[in-house]
Amino acid sequence: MSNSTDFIPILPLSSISQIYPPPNIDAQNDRYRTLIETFRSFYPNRSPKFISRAPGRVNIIGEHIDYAGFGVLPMAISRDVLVAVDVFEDDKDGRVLIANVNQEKYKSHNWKFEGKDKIVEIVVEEGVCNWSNYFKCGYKGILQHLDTDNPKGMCCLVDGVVPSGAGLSSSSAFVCSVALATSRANNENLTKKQITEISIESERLCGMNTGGMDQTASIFSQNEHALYIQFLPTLTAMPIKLPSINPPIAFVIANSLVTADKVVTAPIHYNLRVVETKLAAYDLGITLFGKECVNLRQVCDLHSQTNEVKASNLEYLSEFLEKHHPESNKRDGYSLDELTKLLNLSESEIQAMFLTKFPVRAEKFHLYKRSKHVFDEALRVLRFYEVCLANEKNGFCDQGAFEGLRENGIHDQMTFESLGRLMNQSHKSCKELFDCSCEELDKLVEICLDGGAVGSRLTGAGWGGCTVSLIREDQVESFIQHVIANYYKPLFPHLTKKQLDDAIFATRPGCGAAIIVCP
Ligand code: NG1
Ligand code: MG
Repeated sequence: MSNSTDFIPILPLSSISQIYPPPNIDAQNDRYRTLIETFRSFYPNRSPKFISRAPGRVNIIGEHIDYAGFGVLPMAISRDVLVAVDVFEDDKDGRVLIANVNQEKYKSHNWKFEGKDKIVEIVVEEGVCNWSNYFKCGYKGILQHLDTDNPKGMCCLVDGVVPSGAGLSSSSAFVCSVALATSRANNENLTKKQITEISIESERLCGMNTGGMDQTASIFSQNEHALYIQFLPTLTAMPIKLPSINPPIAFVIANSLVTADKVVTAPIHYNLRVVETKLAAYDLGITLFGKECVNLRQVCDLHSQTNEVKASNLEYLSEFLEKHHPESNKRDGYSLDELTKLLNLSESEIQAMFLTKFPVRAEKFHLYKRSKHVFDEALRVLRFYEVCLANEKNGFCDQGAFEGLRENGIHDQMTFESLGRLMNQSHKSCKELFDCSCEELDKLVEICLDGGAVGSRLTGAGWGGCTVSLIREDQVESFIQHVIANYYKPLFPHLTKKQLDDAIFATRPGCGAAIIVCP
């Protein structure tokens, strides 16, 4: 397990091969060199002292349960956000200059430190979350933590290659990379855990009431390992090997190319889901234990009387929901008026407790469907983790602890299928209970399964963005060709080769955040 005192690795530029898996390294060397050269032409007479990097992630399983307090299982991808930084050593104003290598899309900005109480203003008008806001989130989070009166000024050049709006967490990769850059510029060596917690908290300044999966994955991931993240009773990140079976496991990410602008739709999608799970937790807490619970995890802990999540408790709670909610409310949800009766709270109490922190718009609140998804999905994460753990420990999943099975490949087949089944169930639940899929994602998942995926599901918040599919490694090429022929060619006939390579690609569990010191 990662230690809470672990620090972010600091590497010389000559060692970036430790970060990027082999076939990529030449391209990465070129990318870093170009970034440094561009920096020098952007900021004459200056050169970056260091580059911070933080990767995006793909969530293998455990969707929309991080903010309910349950464990999730993502892995970092090699696509990341780089922030090249030079520090103004004697600048009294704490000036910050930010620019992006993609200047057409992301305009340069600058500001001055506005004092300890304000630091910098972040204005997120409904519908608009400028890229500079994400920068300000990471920056502000660190300065608040440092509680300083005279932060270092800095000039920065950003190069991000995590596709945005794709559920691969470009936003968190950016916030984490900036948080790291800001702490390094101010000579602070914060632990991984501190950087993660600061990034989680500060990304919420952009208007989404997010969980902590993405930032944790970005900071703690290790090469060739998925990450089993638990948020309670305290944040822990456990690197776990995916089963090494024959033929090896591969994951392919395929972008539906439906962009999900989650900040814009947050009041009717993401933030509403957070509220629905919180309303469900409040209801269950009072009903079962006479206690006000803040999330579904707390309900589970009260039921198990421990702070460990066990399958039997999740199964009990999932089953309890069946008889607890009337059929009509299971199907149609609860109106605000119906909620007042269910929760025994007035409308204004419900408003104050659940609907003011982040804007939310809804006619109906689906307590049954959302909480059912959360308990079942939390159980699937446990199952997935158990299969990986059993394989890591003794090379066998529990059903296959039998030499003969391994010799004739039955064990490997079973492992594959049990992981795939969990991913498929996860997608079905996201689609039918959590309502966070969309037509294109469902179609893409279907095509992926037809093309040989053993499991396929939406990844990230949904409502667009990417799918992740579990494939036998020897089938990756034919799989990709199948998806191109059946999804991309008919729906997006004009994509270039480069756009296709960006839309669908195999990925390996990548390395977490790092600081690269420039010569
Ligand atoms: P994406 O879709 O990558 O933005 C979001 C949340 C996660 C998690 C997932 C759903 C942010 C920063 N991240 O991810 O915390 O709740 O949705 O599982 O908003
Ligand atoms: Mg995001």
